[in-house]
Amino acid sequence: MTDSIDRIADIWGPLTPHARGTVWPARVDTHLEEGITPDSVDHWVQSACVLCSNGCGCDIAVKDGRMVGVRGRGGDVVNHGRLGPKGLYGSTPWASSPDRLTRPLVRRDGVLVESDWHTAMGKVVEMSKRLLDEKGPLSLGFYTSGQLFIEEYYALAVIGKACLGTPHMDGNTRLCTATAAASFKESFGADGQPGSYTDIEHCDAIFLFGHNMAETQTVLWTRILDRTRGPNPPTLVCVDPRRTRVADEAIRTGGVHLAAKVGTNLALMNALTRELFVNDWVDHEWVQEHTVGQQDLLKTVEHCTPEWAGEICGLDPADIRRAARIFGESDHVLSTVLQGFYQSHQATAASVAVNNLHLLRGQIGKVGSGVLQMNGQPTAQNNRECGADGDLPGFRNWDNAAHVQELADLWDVDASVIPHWAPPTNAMEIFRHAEEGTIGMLWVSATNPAVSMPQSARIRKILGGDQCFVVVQDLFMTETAQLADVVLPAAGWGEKTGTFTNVNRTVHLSEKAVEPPGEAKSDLEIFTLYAELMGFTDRSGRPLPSWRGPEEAFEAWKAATAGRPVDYTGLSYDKLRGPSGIPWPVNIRTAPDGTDRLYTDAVFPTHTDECETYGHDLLTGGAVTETEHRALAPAGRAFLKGCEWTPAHEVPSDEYPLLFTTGRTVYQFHTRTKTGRARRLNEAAPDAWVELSTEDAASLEVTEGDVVRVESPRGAIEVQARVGRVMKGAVFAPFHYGTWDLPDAKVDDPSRQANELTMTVWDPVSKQPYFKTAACRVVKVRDGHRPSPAPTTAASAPPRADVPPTRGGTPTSSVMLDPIPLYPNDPAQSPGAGRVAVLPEGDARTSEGDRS
Ligand SMILES: Nc1nc2c(c(=O)[nH]1)N[C@H]1C(S)=C(S)[C@@H](COP(=O)(O)OP(=O)(O)OC[C@H]3O[C@@H](n4cnc5c(=O)[nH]c(N)nc54)[C@H](O)[C@@H]3O)O[C@H]1N2
Ligand SMILES: Nc1nc2c(c(=O)[nH]1)N[C@H]1C(S)=C(S)[C@@H](COP(=O)(O)OP(=O)(O)OC[C@H]3O[C@@H](n4cnc5c(=O)[nH]c(N)nc54)[C@H](O)[C@@H]3O)O[C@H]1N2
Ligand code: SF4
Ligand SMILES: [Mo]
Repeated sequence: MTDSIDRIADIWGPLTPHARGTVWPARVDTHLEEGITPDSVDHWVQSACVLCSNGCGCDIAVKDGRMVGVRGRGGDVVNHGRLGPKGLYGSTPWASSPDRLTRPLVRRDGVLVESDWHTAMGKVVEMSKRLLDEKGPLSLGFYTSGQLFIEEYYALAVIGKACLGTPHMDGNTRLCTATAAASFKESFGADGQPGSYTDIEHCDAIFLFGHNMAETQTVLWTRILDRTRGPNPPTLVCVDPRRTRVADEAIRTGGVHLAAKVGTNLALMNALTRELFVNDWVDHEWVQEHTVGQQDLLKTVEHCTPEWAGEICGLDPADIRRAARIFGESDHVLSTVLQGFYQSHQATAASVAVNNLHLLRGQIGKVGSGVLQMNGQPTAQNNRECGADGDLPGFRNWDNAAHVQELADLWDVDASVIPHWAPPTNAMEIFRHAEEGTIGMLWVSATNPAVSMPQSARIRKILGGDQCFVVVQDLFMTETAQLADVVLPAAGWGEKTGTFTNVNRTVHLSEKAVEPPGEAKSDLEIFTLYAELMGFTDRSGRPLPSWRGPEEAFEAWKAATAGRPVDYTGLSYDKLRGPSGIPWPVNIRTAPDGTDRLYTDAVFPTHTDECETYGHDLLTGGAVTETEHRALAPAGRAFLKGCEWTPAHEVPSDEYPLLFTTGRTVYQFHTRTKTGRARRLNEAAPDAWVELSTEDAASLEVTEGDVVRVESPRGAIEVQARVGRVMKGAVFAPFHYGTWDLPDAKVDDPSRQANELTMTVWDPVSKQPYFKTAACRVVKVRDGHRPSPAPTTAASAPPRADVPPTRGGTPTSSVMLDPIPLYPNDPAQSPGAGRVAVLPEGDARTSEGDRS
């Protein structure tokens, strides 16, 4: 047992290195509020962390009706007991923050005033009915989240699709993981993570494409460190314009850090693809049998030599060759992809190119070889599954009449009500409609677009204008809520029950631990209350949705997944109360205990009648028709799809000579509504900054901590500079810092919000906005006289040693469990086998999935 670990200073906690093919040891991390001891906790309530997509299993400590801490669940497949700094320090303090929303608010004479549910919902219902009467369902829009529960998304999807019939529904998942979904659909026919976290235990190389996992999925990164620091470690390759801790580890393991210029991912990917062909690292037999499109792909990348890509990306061609060799000569490669690809130029094409590499090597659906097109938000996956992001529930194809009819039968409504006459409206278009007032009511739940959407000045104007009535449903008075016409107080995590699914399809139940404050209601209660007040019914006159409460909603959702790749039918709340979350598909007949890895039979859901989309041209976004899809006869084979590289929309010019890119830091979550209220986390990264390369800082005569003004054609920010580890020619800004915690006088000018600078441009296929490619200029404003507030512990670390190190977490404890009886029925894990238990190769489910 190790006590008193400062997990602000020690982000990943004590390591438990182990050899390839052995079980990841368990380590149970606990943090309790000061003054609380494990003995004084009243009770523990089962849940999983909602501060990123990793979905670490945890229990919530409750004392006197308050959430006072968390403890990792040692038996959970996802985290084997570990929690990261956000999970430990950020999970609970926000809940008892004195500034929680406790009553509905309505705007009266220009000011938001406290009200009651009857009045506030009355206004929402009245506006909905008026718009429906006057303009029809297309005048109503919904913008939701990646942070609600399955039950809540499904309720919203039914309301939007079966009751109202509006195609204008999307989530902030559009900003987050729309490209993950799009790349799966293009390559494999449907959404769904092929790989598994257990691949980490078996791989010999790991490629991280635009993914700063060390800061954004800290527990998953610990899992990788436990391999790279053990015997026979995997080699890492990192593609990132910053020298992140991932890049450090790539270099340490003898791999490569490819600091490709922002916006050039696809050029690099095309060169890597070409290398596989020219060195004959292709598994010809597998490709022949299980894919279509090889010849076209070869033609697309034929001219993409490492020299050609090196020129575009600013890379040494030898490094590109080295990275390609690692991919081509490793038997088991695991790849992860995230925002450096999804939010950067040619997002879908570059992410599909990662799938292509795996398909060409025949490395998919096999132990140790997998793709993790990552998610970011804890429940982004569920929004995509349930269809509150515009897709149809259950990965159904809106363009397939049979799929639409299945839903119409399930909901007992006429198929013509379900919007399927055109592709669903994406978030960027929804805001455009709201800007014009053609959407007359926009209902925003669990997201803060005033800070998180690109080009903030425009978004504030849309939300604050009279052309559109805005409803905001949140825990706090966010920058978005301040602009709303009606504000609805929501219950958050731990204050309601529901389920959600992490990156690798693992479903967790999160039980209610405490009462929500004041009159706050769960999002499920709010949505079903709306349905009731609107009087929605099915064709037989029964209320729609007919179910109430989370467990009934979950049962209804299960019915919507029957026969689809995303099969939940074998799950139940009771089953989820076991020691671990369970990865879907779960089917009583075929996979009663869940499925660790998809496509083990190399059969993909690409059949024309089964697939979620007929696909797109990756360059233009032009849709493939059903007839064209049938002619390709994929019938279970995966698609190899290529695309030419083109330059980004905005490239450096004389006026704006630098590349502007944005992202995250380890201690803050998004717009900080939770982490900004957790003292330890907030003190570790209390204010905004920008990162400059040492070379650019020198030529701008900027030193550590100086105040600089960063300007793009759309806006400007003034913040302190960290002279740091970003590549020359690029500027990096965290996007976490809005205005909610600033004194009034400082709110407008000068701004510190990164999205003042970003542009309204999105990927042609996934429609995900590009937060990572813009041009900017930097001017020094004044001397800083003190270091910038950027943390010293990770990618924003300064090269200078005289900046005080980031410290300050209160004690947490880590208990090593040895031996590790994760699954008592697995002989490899029986007591005594301990940490070096050898897992059987082959059927992956025997390593992690067997929990019978
Ligand atoms: N601490 C913390 N963790 C989080 C979150 C958080 O807010 N804070 N949010 C969660 C969510 S919702 C998400 S989506 C994930 C995001 O997780 P990540 O994708 O890992 O995070 P980002 O910082 O957005 O971007 C990753 C990296 O992309 C690099 N990058 C920028 N431009 C380019 C480019 O053009 N090409 C390439 N190859 N790389 C580029 C940046 O330098 C950055 O290091 O994190 C999740 N986890
Ligand atoms: N420049 C730039 N911009 C970005 C990104 C970037 O990398 N760069 N990343 C993008 C990405 S990947 C993401 S995911 C978005 C995130 O952007 P947002 O979704 O705007 O970020 P959050 O701060 O997580 O907002 C979630 C809101 O939901 C509230 N909330 C939490 N739980 C609940 C609940 O149970 N019910 C209700 N009703 N409300 C709840 C919180 O208080 C908070 O206000 O930002 C995007 N914007
Ligand atoms: S890795 Fe993500 S899910 Fe796990 S504890 Fe950290 S924030 Fe929570
Ligand atoms: Mo995200």
